[in-house]
Amino acid sequence: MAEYKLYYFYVRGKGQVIRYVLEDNDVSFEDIVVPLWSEEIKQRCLSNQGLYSEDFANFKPDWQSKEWQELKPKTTFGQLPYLTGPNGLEIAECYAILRYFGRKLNLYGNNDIEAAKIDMLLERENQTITEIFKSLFVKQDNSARIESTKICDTLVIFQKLLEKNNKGEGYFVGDKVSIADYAMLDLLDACISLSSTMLDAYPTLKAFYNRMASREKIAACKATEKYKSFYIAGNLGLK
Ligand SMILES: N[C@@H](CCC(=O)N[C@@H](CS)C(=O)NCC(=O)O)C(=O)O
Repeated sequence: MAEYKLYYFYVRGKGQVIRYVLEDNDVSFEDIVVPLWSEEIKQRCLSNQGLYSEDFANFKPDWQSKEWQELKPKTTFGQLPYLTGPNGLEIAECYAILRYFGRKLNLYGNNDIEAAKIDMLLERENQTITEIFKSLFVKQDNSARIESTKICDTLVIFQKLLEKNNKGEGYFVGDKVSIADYAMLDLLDACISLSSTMLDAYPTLKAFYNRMASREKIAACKATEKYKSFYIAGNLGLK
């Protein structure tokens, strides 16, 4: 029986970074993919119509799947991701789960300074990917999303920070992979969803992305039909 259960929806959203960490570090876990929407709403999301901020004014609980309506009140904050584990462990909030595994799996740097740098990157990465998610709820094309989130300015800074460590040839912090690297991989996945050529302007970041994405277990995860079926977020059909 798996040691942990990770509950998240059929999207990458705020769950994929945790899936990456667990897959890449051989953690025994059950990846419980919870349907978010009723079939009708799901089809609407995946069609060109999408589901945008203004649509939520008419939100009805039965838009959500029966499974999610049942599970929601049992989770800590009524949202996913949500993790359960040994000795009654229950953790909600993506970055709390990420940091838990960071400490447990030695993915949190070699000392306090490295840990602080990892925290710094996680904070800004979270802010950035959250802006991207918010932009998906606005009816606009992807170039307007790239413009409005100022993602390109942030990528310039992330690339400079990467280049300051080991000439950008390794990881973001120190000499071994950390939770910041998995978070960056997930962010860069989101950037590529907005524009397949987006990383071309940032060669060091692009090389980092390719190194992370081609780690054996990450590549295997990305090659599964399950992963390939995931959208960037639950409100529209954008992979
Ligand atoms: N601050 C939370 C946000 C979690 C969150 O927004 N979860 C969304 C999916 S990404 C959710 O559960 N939506 C369904 C709902 O609220 O009923 C985190 O970072 O984990």
